[in-house]
Amino acid sequence: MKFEILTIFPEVIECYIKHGVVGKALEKGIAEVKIYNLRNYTRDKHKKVDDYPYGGGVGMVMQIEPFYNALKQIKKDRKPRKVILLSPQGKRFTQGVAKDFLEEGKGIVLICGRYEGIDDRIKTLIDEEISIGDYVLSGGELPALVIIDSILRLIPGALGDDLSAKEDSFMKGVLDYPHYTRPDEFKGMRVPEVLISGDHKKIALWRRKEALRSTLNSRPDLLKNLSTDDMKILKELCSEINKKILEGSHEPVNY
Ligand code: 9D3
Repeated sequence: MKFEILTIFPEVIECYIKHGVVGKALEKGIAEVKIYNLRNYTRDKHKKVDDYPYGGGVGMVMQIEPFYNALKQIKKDRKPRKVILLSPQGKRFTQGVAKDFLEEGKGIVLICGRYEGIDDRIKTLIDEEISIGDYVLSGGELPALVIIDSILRLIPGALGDDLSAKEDSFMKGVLDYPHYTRPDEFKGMRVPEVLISGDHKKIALWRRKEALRSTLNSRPDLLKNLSTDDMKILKELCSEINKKILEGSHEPVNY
C-alpha cells in the first residue's frame, strides 16, 4: 500500500510516520509513504502557493497549479490511484471508509490544504472529498495521518501480533473494556478480582459486560443489531443499574 501526500508541511508528516505502528509498517515494507512538497511544484520564484480570494474576504486561497503539477508527476510515474482531498466539506471518514480505501490495494493519494481553502477547480483533479469529523482544524495534515494510521492497522502483519487486529475487529460496534496491569493494588484501588481468578470464561463475560456498560454510558447510539448473547448481558446490566437508581446509589445517567 502506497500513500502519496501533497502538502506544504512535509516535516509534519515525516515526524509522525517515524514512530509506532506506522513507523514499524514502513520499516517492514508493508507500506510506503511518499511526500510531495507543494512548494517544489510552483513556478513562482518565491515558491508562493497561495493568493488573495477572488470576490474578496479574509485569508488566502491555495492556488491550483502546484496541485496540478504534483499530480501530473504522480500520474506520469505510476498506475492511476484514487485521489482524495482532505476537506471540511468532505464525506465523513469512518472505519468502513478505511476498509474501502485498503481495498483500493495499490494505494491512495492524499491532498492536504491549508489557509481558507483551495481553488475550487481542484475538484476536477480529485476522486473523493473526505472530512474526519465536525470540528475545525488548521489543515489536512492531521486528517491525512489519521487516515494512514487507521488503514495501516487493517493490513495483516502491520500490528505487532495479529491478535491485536482480531481484537480490533471483534470489538467492532461496542467500545473497549477496561484494562489493568501491575500492581494489583495502587493507593487502595484494586484490580477487579475476576481478572486475577484465572477463570477465562468468567473474564470474557466480565469484559463483554463492561464493554457494553461503557457503550451504554458514552455511545448508546451504537447499541443496535446486538447478538442474543449481548442482549442478555445488556438486560442484566440494565436491571442492575435500575436497581441502583431505585436505591439512590447510582451515579446520574444521561440516557
Ligand atoms: C468557515 C470556513 N472554514 C470552513 C469550515 C474554513 C476552513 C477551516 C479549516 C477551511 C479549511 C480548514 C482546514 N481543515 C482541513 O483542511 C480539514 C479538516 C477539518 O478542518 N476538520 C475535519 N476534517 C478535515 S479534513 C481537512
